[in-house]
Amino acid sequence: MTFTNPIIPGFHPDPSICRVGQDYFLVTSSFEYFPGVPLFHSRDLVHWRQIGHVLTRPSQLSFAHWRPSGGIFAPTIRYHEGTFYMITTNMSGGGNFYVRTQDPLGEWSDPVWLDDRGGFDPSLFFDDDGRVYVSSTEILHFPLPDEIDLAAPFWGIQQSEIDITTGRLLTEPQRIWAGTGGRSPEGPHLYRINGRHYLLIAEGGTEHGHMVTIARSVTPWGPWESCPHNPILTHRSFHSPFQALGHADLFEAHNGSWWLVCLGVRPQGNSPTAHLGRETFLAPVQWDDAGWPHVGQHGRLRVVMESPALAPVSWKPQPERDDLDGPHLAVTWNFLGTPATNMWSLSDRPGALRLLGNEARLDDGPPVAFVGRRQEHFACEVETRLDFEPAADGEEAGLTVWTNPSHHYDLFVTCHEGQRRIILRRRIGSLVAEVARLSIEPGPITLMVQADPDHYTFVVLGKSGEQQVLATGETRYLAPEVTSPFTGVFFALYASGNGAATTAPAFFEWFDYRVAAQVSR
Ligand code: 6LW
Repeated sequence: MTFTNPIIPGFHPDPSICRVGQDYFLVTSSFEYFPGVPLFHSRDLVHWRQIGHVLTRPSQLSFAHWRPSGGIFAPTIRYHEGTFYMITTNMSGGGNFYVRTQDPLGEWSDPVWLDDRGGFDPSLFFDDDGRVYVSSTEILHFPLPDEIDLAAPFWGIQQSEIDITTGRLLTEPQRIWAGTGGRSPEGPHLYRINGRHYLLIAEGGTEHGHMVTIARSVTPWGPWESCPHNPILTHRSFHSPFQALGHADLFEAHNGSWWLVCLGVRPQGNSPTAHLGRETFLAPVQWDDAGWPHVGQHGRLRVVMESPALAPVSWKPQPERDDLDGPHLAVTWNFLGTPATNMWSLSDRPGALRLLGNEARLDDGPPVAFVGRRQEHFACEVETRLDFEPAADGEEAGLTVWTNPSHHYDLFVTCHEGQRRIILRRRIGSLVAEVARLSIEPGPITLMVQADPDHYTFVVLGKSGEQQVLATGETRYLAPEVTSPFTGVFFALYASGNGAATTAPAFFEWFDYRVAAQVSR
């Protein structure tokens, strides 16, 4: 049996994984979105379902300094003696911390903050002798002083022994490995395999120079022997639909086979950009007689690869239509930062999601009334039924194709000189243009966005379902290469008073996400 990468499409970067028996749990970074750290489950490594988030309460995740591509950086998930641990960095307030739980489907604890010296990409390792280690990327204070010797390695990975009950560091952070000379050694994970300690890291930065390297030692502190065929995985200057492969986590499956998960992108178009962002990939690992790992085919991944020889366990596919009628929002929905309580409701009008706009515009970011889900397929359609009667000029509500406050395409209902209208607005950096307007009658309206690898097409459906195309927008201008580096495109429902508090609630009666037939991903 074969599988096709990515195993988790859409913006799901910096994957980390742990196994408990035949159950696999995987987390990814989530940056400025709330809830934070999506949590996935699988029993065959190919079919994954999102079972929730790890950070679901403001006491676990708040954004003192909210900014695009800020917030929650790379997480690590580990299981030890009945307890799951998730450790990560909040770059928008607080730094490194971990939470824990006995039941990943339940609530996770409040944060245990590390009294460390900063750094990011923290990872936990529970050694056989009961000692616990936290390794992370040492923060280098940029801009680097001129006199720095650029030939010397940028110091990279630091490590401390930690008291896992309190988070207290038992040893000062110690530099342990600088990698093989690539830029930005980061994303460390320490393992004990066949009696030796292995340190796996990412180098080259998260763009197309990304690579995975590994070293080993007889102690968790080194000295480190670098793998003779490093990098063990990279697609840098390699012609493939997959690029920027890196930031990996190694693990043994329940049938004894070895694998790693990593991030990667799928650039689209002539001058390629990857608007879906960094996705989660799976790769097979073979160990040679010298005790070194070999990933994929000579450190490269094919699009279609042999599946793990594990009994396939697939999950009920997500329904195309979300009726927004449940007591809770589906796990795929995210807010920008921690949402204000009155911003949304599923009970004001049972069977609809009510958003109440406020002064904030989309260009401002939080607290704009915004709830969105990731785009996970290059060819797909989203559609929503909106019932919104603006009470004043300038009030608006609708559907936005979004990457950050300065890069979004908005299809919305508003009021202008007392006239109810639909407008399509595109914002690309400092450029803002209303590219289409349509006068409309009172009453609910259906808005649709059709996506293909290069364009978004914005459509309004008439009373008998006839489609009126308003305009299109390029996908490339919403891609991380153009916008902010760490995230990807969201389809979101929103409401705004455009500078004034609004009184008119916006009711979204349902939301469809349909994968276009001809493209499975
Ligand atoms: C992550 C770092 C990185 O913390 O980018 O790709 C940062 N690697 O390891 C954000 O994803």
